[in-house]
This record gives sequence, structure tokens and C-alpha cells, in this order.
Amino acid sequence: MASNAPNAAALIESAKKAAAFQAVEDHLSPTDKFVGIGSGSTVVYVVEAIAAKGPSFSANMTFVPTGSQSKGLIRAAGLRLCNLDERPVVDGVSVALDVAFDGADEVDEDLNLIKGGGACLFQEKLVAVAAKKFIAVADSRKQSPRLCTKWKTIPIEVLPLAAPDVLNRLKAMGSPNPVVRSGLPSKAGECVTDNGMWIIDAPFPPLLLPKDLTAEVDGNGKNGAWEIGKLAEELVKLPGIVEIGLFHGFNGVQAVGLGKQFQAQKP
Ligand code: ABF
Repeated sequence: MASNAPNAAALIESAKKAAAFQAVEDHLSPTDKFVGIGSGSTVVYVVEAIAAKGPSFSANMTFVPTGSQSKGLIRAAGLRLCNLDERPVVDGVSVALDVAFDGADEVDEDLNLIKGGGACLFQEKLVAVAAKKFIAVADSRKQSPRLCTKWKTIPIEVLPLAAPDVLNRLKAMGSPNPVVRSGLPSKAGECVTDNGMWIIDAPFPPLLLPKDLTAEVDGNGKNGAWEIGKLAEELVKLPGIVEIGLFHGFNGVQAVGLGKQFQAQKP
């Protein structure tokens, strides 16, 4: 018997869309001037939500993309585009973005994020840190108590020349089987980012939060137990790593779409 129940894919789309429309409603003010637009399939709905408010709402806004995908979205919606490095400079400083919206692969209970499933993490981080307010738009599938629970790997952007050494160093840090990503977005061979770099996906056991640390568990990687901040600190020290897909300790990060209202739509 045919069922009228929406299928899992349709439920996921409606959860992403609901999160995106709520994020725009709650966090984009008509007085905002510079707005960061991230990458991924949820952000498509963020741009749709902005466009749905009509041209006069965004007439005085300029949109800053995190890569080629979001640049295309901004252009297709008829919104004003400005690359990150082309923002006006006032008193010697590039103007801050009022707000940036972006998706996430996993969000922990302290609102730390794993990002980079779409290979745009470097520019996403640049846009996120340039914004006064960073809004992660994520449906309930992305919610985890600790990072690396559902999304098991940390995406790491590397200089291709350094990839073999970085892989070895990651193994020495307790990542059992880090691999150079292939296929996306170039479809063949290694995944090449918008910056001409490669992505390594490095699995780690679930990452601890500062509140998990005890006298016995110091979060320094012994027995594979890393605290998120300590791991991030060690990773960025490795020569050849350009940026990591751990977004932690961001001031003012807010995640929209993880609340109860979306649990009902959980596939
Ligand atoms: C970007 O797109 C990434 O940082 C993240 O990897 C991904 C999320 O994509 P989606 O919204 O399609 O799940 O935000």
C-alpha cells in the first residue's frame, strides 16, 4: 500500500530548511551591512530565506562567500557580492562582518563544531573569525555530545607536498587511519580545495571537553583521549597543515536548528 508519509530524504530537507529560515529570521537584522555566507546544502536554504524577504530587505547588504559554491549562490540570488579581501577598510582595518551563517558536520554540547565535509573549511574559518556573530545552521542529525562521535574524522587542509609527512605525524598522535580525501569536488584524483590544497580526513576517538578532564585524564592524547583545545593546538603546530576543521572556542557561536522544534522532524 502506498504511504503518504514523507521519506527520510524529504524529512532531512525540511529540517535543514526550517533551521535555515529560523536562523535568518532570528539573526539577520535589516540594519546588517556585511553578511558571511558559508558552504554546503543547508546554506542553500539560508540564501533562499534571505531572498524570500524581498530585494528591499537586502538592498543595503553585501554578502561575503566562503568559496566558489557560496559565491555562485549569492550571484544566483541577485545579492551583492564582495570577496573577503575586498571589504572596505576603515581606519586601517577591514570592516567586520555583522553576522556569518554556515553549516556544520557535527556540533557538540558546548557548540564546538566539525566542519570541512565540503572541503571549504579554510575560507569558512576566515569568514567566521571576521564576523561579530557566527551562526551554525544545523539540523538535529548534527547534534552529538562530543565531536568525532557521529562524524568520525577531522577534515584537515594540507599543502599537497606535505601530505605524506602530515599523515605520519597524525598516526603518531593516535589517529588510526588518516587518509587523503579523493573525489570531491574535483570528482577524480585527490580532492583539491578552492585554495589548491588537499584534505586529509583524520579519525580520532570522541574529543573530550575541558569539563571531562580529571587528574587521570589530562586530554593530551594518551590512550587516544584528546581534549578538543589541546588537539587543535597540536595540529596547527604541524608544518604543512594550512587549517583544521575544528571550530572551537568561538565567541558568540550559536547553533540554530538543534532545538526541540526540529526533533520532531528527525528522520
Ligand atoms: C559546510 O558544509 C561545511 O563546513 C560542512 O562540512 C558542510 C555542511 O553541509 P550540509 O549543510 O550539506 O550538511 O558548512
